[in-house]
Amino acid sequence: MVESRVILALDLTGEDEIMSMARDLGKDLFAIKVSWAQTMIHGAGIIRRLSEHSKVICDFKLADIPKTNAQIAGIAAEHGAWGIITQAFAGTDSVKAVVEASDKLKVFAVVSMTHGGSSQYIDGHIEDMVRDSLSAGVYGFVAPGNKPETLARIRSISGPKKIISPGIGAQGGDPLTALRNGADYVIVGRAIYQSHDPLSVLKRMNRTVHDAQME
Ligand code: NUP
Repeated sequence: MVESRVILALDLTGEDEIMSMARDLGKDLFAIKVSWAQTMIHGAGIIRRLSEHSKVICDFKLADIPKTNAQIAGIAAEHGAWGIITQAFAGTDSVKAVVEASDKLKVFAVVSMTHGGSSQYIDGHIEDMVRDSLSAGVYGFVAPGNKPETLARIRSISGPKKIISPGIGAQGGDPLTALRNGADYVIVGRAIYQSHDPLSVLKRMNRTVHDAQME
């Protein structure tokens, strides 16, 4: 089976709906992304339970001092997370602390975001944040899948690092455009979990991406 390029943003809150979505979709996904909401409600144990169905990326957007960032990243790793998302804007030392917290964790740094507010402060520093995150040793970047030009710019300065891109579906982006502009994986939430038939939507997306790669 060809590896999926889709990461499910599992932004639901009820344990049963979270776990049944993971059970039904897990093997057709690249990974599942959880945020603070799921871990606040269900505890860090939800990471381990989800990891039985898929790799799990913790979207914690860490932006604290190095010690606190490292503490949170360590807890995520202990509970079986495959990856973690950190903000780049808190500085190289804060990003480095996440990278050094565990050699088991793939660290993705946010260098631009999908919403309008990203242009207020963050987008003015994309190049610096990419360069400094690279020097901190990140595995990859989070870059907006609904802003192809920004994404392509980030791709051009990221070398071979993996890029994961949200903003697909509900926020206007589409998977093929994101992949063609440099994303390695697309992050999709509402367009899948709010649909009437999440598994069919996911499988269709996997097929579309696969067929496009074959072109
Ligand atoms: O810039 C970002 N935009 C964004 O939407 C960075 C993110 N991590 N996300 C997350 O991606 C957001 O928190 C949500 O979990 C997911 C997008 O969900 P949806 O718009 O596909 O429902």
